[in-house]
Amino acid sequence: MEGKLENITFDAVVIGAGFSGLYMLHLLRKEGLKVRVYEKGGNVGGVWYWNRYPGARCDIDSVYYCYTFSEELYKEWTWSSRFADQPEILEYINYVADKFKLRDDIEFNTEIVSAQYNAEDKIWEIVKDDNTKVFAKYLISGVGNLSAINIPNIKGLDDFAGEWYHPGNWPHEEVNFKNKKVGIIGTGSSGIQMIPEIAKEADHLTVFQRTAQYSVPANNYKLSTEEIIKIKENFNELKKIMRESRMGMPLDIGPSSALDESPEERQKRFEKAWRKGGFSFASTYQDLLLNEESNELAADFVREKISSIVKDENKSKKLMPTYLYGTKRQALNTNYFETFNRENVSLIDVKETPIQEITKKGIKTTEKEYEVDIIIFATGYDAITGPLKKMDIRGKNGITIKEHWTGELGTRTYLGLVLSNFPNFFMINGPQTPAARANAPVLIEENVEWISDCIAYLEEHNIDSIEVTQKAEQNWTNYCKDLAEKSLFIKTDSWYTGANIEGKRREAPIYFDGVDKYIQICKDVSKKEYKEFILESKAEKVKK
Ligand code: NA7
Repeated sequence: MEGKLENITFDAVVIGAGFSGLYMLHLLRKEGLKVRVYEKGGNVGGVWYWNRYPGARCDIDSVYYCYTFSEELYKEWTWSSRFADQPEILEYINYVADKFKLRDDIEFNTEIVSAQYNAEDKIWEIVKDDNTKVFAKYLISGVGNLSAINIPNIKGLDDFAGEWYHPGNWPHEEVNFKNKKVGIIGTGSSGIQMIPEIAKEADHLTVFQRTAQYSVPANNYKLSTEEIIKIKENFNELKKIMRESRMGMPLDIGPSSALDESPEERQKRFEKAWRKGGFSFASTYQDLLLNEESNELAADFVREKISSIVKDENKSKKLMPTYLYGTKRQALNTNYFETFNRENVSLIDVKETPIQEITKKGIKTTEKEYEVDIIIFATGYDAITGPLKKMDIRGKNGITIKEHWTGELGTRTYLGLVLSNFPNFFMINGPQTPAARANAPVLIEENVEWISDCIAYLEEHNIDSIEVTQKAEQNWTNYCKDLAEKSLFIKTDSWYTGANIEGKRREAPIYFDGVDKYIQICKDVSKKEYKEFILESKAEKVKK
């Protein structure tokens, strides 16, 4: 491996300074390890550093979408609203970094371009983008699920005379939409959040939609002092409930099947959840993602809501989703469907009239050319596996993660935390965890604590390397696949199934059985002292 020697050896190198990397740094430092975090961005925050687009907001209640490892931190910080917006979340992450003096061990504006495990010396050799090399016993990825942006390969983008952006790489300077004609391609969560905001400012907004979405109202509101006091007082109970729940946050879960209630009862339940907002609607019945008949009942309810909101019949028809409800991540919205009642907003169905090319002046479909000053590609991410596959991380025998995941089994991990052939390499919120389907910070904390406990065990027992067996990895992968096959998710093209990226293998590398069960399984593995792993010291094999 090329690279100028910086000649620094760390105990651990962590990639990424988002929620994952920051907590990992904090815990390993507490264990007395010499740690360095490398972060491509200019500051802490991860996805919340990059996603600065108008309307960017979390879809999980802010009182759950935060760290719970420190009661003091939890009680010091007060969220202003039910769903915090991007600036507030970024402010929170900066506050955490300052409180725990994390910046001292983070190198910003630095990308890790490659890493190679040296099996003889049992050390990772890591190359940064300035071509210097550092060493570390442990390499830990905190790169997240949604950091590899997807810009579709549409002919002519280089010729476009205007500005263009992707939400995941939004500029720090304000983008001015006043008196501008704007085209947005994509109506996932990002598009749904920004469309109402940009429509208010732009002269005209043209939305290029490929798939109509089931979006439910966020019902965001300012948190009252009483609510905040109550939540803070119940910190310990809340922390426990989050870890004992399916989604990593408290939710009122409805009866087992939508088919067991009468149409009137169902309507009442759906209506109540719709008004409550957030993930309440998705939790009305337990079989919405298991039984197509139940699913259709929820889908019908949302379609009726859309048709009651959108006045223009043609637009309303185009906005009717037809895929299985909830099998793409359900986007929360604030006035999304209402925005299509504005005169300055038009809607193009690109399945009816596909985009042919980007021209100098705008976007050309099979029907006509739409002149725009700004194009926004709200076209999503090469999600879950994308960020790791893009990196040149090589385990034993020089094999890359991408190659490791290319075989018959596809993406394979053990607990989403480790890979066979990649000793001393750990992933936080990796593939085959419930992260993509749940409240991420809870899983981040659990993964980070698992890794930190594992490293403490290795250090205590003078073990130089840990590697999961291929058998354990295969069993976990098969288990995750079986769970995915039983759910309806697998039937829909989405970033969950990889079908949003041309040429990507179709699979759902997610653990679908809930946060509570996943946490328990991980805890059992550490309790049993890493039975599924090969532990070695430089001199001898310790255990098989
Ligand atoms: P998503 O949810 O993947 O949405 C991307 C959108 O872009 C979706 O509507 C896609 O249509 C559309 N898309 C993608 N490629 C194209 C092309 N080539 N032409 C037209 N339309 C296209 O990404 P988001 O950023 O909105 O959200 C990602 C997650 O971030 C979200 O789930 C939250 O967890 C946070 P499609 O539906 O594939 O037909």
